[in-house]
Amino acid sequence: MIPVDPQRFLSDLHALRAIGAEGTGVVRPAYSETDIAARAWLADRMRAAGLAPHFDPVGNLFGLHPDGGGLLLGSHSDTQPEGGWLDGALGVIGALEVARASLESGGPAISVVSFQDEEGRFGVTTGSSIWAGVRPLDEVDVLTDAGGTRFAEARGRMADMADDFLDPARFSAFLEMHIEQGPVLDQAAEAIGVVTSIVGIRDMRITYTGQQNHAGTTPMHLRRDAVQGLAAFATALNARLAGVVAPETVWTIGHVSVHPNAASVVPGAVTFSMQWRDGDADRLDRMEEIIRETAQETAADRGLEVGSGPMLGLPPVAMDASVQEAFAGAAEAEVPGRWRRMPSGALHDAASVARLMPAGMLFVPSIGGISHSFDEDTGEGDLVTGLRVLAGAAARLG
Ligand code: HGY
Ligand code: MN
Ligand code: MN
Repeated sequence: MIPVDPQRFLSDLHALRAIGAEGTGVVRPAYSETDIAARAWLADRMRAAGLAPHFDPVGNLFGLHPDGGGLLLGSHSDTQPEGGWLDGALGVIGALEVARASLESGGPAISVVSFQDEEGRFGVTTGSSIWAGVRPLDEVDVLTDAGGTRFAEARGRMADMADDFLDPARFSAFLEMHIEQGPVLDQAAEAIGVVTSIVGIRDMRITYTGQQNHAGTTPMHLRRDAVQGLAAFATALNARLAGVVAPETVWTIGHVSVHPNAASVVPGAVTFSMQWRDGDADRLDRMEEIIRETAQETAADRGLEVGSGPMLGLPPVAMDASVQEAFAGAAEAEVPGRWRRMPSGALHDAASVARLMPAGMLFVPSIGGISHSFDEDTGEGDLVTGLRVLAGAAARLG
């Protein structure tokens, strides 16, 4: 039994919320001023808890138990451009409280981590996927974010804090507490989700290039309009994917940049993100074929050129059975009958870390299922229940 302190946990959670606060949400994109300030604050809290702070070359922040390893608990403290206050932060502060309480009470050795750029300013779960060897650092260093900033330059903003990569072998397992970010637990009035698997994800940028022209004098039949191409692509894609997708399959065009993005100019170019997710690797492959074919055909029909950037992704991954059982035992003890096993439609650092060590996750409910929005929230009672289940699972595994 690890004697966690709910008030101390909640007070740290709100202190982190204040760094980059915007209304009810937070703005802490990876390597931004607020992200780096939050990591510096976390390092201080780790030190105060008796955990040795350690930044690696890409900004992943570890808080090491005096033994140097043990169980690894954590998540991420960077956010989406308009982030909820709990996405990632909950798992980091929950980990800090469990590790601190365990150290104070002579419990199992527990270290803490806040991974960097889980939210993918530079691709999918950047910091943990580099640490896990999914993506070589020199390949990521040349990638740019939507604004054209290179990863090497962004991570260089933390160079003065950076130390070496840590050997994953020093840790025995990885446990991540996270908000569900979906409606299932909230609608079922259940308190805990024990995650069975995490969907696979693929993400690429596609560019259509047509002809920039005058919006008043260019007849419709003479136009090579890149935005019209995007619209036709999206419509054709929805029709073609219908034959291969399952009810839980998702695909999203979330970021669009139009050139020159002016009301009286026929758009000459458009670059957009194309992301898709599913629990089945073969279906992800089939969707990729359809996406590439449809992009080509739509371009040809409209006299557009089409280009695409590197495709980034992670395969679907099962959570470790023994970690799942530790969460299930702790959930049944804490909230008997008010928990379930469920897949994750959101991506998490646990998907990367599962390649290095046994990994598992627990969810707490999201009110209204809302996330990646300033409106994201969870009831305080559910936050504390999550903390107690995380502590219970760590005690079982430790
Ligand atoms: O997009 C995701 O699934 C994660 O929240 N970054
Ligand atoms: Mn997250
Ligand atoms: Mn997120």
